[in-house]
Amino acid sequence: KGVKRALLPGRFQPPHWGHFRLIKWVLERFDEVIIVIGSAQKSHSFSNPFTAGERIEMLRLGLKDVGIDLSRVFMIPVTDIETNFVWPRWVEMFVPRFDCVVSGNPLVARLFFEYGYCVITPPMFDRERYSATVVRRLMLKGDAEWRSLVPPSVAEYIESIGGVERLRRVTEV
Ligand code: NMN
Repeated sequence: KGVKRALLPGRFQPPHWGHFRLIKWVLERFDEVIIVIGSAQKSHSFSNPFTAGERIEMLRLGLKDVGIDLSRVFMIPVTDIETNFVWPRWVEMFVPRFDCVVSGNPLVARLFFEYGYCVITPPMFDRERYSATVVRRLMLKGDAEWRSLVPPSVAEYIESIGGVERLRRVTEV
C-alpha cells in the first residue's frame, strides 16, 4: 500500500547534526518520515528548554540547511501521558499511518515492539559529540562551541529567541 513511512520520536531539545544525519538516513530507507516532537507540553526547563513550536521552527530550518525535501516530512507534536503501555496508541491518534518506528531509546523501542510495530535501531552518528544534553551543557557554560553541534540556521534561531539566556535563567546552578 503505497508510501512507506517511518515514525521518528524524539524531544529535539534542540535538534543537532546527529538528528539531521539520522533523518537523512531514514529518508534513504523510507519514502516519508513522521517526526514526533515528544514531551510537547514541556518547555522552559534545563532538559526541555524549547517549546514544541520552537522545535518545529528549528527542525524546519535545519532540514532546509541539509537540503531535505520538506514534502517528505511530517512534524507532529505529541504531549506525554502517564501511562507508558498506552503511549503507542496515543501517538497513533495524532499521526498518519506508519510502517516502522526508528528509535534508539530503549523504552520507545520496547513499547512500540510490544504493540506490534516493526522497530529499527538506527546507527548513532558521533553520539559523544552530537547530543542535545551536550549542547545544553555548553550553552550553560557560556561555551560557544555549542554552535558547531547544530546547523548554522538553528544556532541563529536559538540566539534570535534568547535561547541561551532562557536556559541560564531556568536552570538553578
Ligand atoms: O528519546 P527522547 O529524545 O527522549 O524522545 C522520546 C520522547 O517520547 C520523549 O518526549 C518522551 O517523553 C516520549 N515518550 C513518552 C511516553 C509517555 O508519554 N508515556 C513514553 C515513552 C516516550
